[in-house]
Amino acid sequence: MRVITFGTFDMFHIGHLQILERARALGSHLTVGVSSDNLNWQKKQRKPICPEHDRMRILQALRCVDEVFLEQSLELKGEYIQQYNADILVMGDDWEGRFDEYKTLCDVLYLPRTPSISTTQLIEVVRSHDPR
Ligand code: C2G
Repeated sequence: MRVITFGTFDMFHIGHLQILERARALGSHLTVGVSSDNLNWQKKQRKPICPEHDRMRILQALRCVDEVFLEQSLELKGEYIQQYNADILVMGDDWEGRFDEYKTLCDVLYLPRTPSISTTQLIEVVRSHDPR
């Protein structure tokens, strides 16, 4: 079974690792679509801290990831699912229901997010850190 997932994976953290490991365990091949810097701007009106080529390199280096590509547009998900021959689309449950339209192409699973960690929270912690 081939699994596909998507995300920005900015300031890579344990929540990212856990969803990738769980996604990979559902099959024998995991493809990751990494949101481009432009796409992240469209989604969140924020430039990622780590540029797209660095985020891709980190993901490529992981044992649980077999293949990485740059996700240029949310509208191309159906094309990506077909291009990478995915049997299962995995997303965190913050996206619950948002990709159900792709159930005609593959299974769509939403896995529970890891609690108490996010890129946004990490940025806030760093911002508010008082070095004294
Ligand atoms: N995630 C998680 N637990 C966390 C934080 C994130 O399981 N504590 C999951 C998210 O649910 C997502 C993946 O890690 O499935 C990547 O998270 P983000 O980088 O925040 O992804 P996002 O920018 O939401 O992009 O096309 C869909 C988008 O590209 C998803």
